[in-house]
Amino acid sequence: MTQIFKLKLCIIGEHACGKTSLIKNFVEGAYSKDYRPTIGSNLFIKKLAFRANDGEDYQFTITAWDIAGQERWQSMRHTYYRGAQGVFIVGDLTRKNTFHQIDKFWIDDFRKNMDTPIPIILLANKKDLDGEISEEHVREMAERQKIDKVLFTSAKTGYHVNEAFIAMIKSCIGIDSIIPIPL
Ligand code: G3D
Ligand code: MG
Repeated sequence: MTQIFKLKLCIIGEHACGKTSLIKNFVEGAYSKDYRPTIGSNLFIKKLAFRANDGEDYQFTITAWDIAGQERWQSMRHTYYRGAQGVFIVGDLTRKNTFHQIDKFWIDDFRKNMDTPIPIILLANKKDLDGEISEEHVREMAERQKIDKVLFTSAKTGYHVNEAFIAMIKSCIGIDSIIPIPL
């Protein structure tokens, strides 16, 4: 039997960390839809299928909500959060301040607007470039903030991009042993 799920994911963080690039990298080459409604967000859609250890199949329709423009000042920001089942918070390894803002602003901003805790995955992006912040510092902050998982990614090379979305799906459904299968 196939279990069908819809997953709403949000992707947040400072401007120019690579949020849009990460989502585009993930949906490229598969069915996706990208449109720009007037509220200043992009909505990306991708379908994926997995088989679990016990032979059960899962089909996901992922909608990834990408905040556009001056992210932090967007008055509509909190409406994106509504109903989210998982969130990616993105920092730019070449700009230390983007992680400082995650620590001081984004995690709180998200958590205080959610009724129930949902998986939070930190993406330390632009791994292909020389960084301004060490992996150790990123991990220390993530641990202190009780973030579920940290991945070092590159939207440019695709490094750990699929892994990030698969990790998110596993966290959302609470099943660790799933393998991708054709739709
Ligand atoms: P945002 O959606 O968080 O605002 P974007 O960020 O996806 O628009 O990316 C901002 C800029 O960073 C873009 O460059 C983009 O190409 C670049 N970028 C994103 N991810 C990576 C990465 O992993 N590695 C490198 N080297 N660059 C990345 P431009 O020049 O188009 O503004
Ligand atoms: Mg963007």
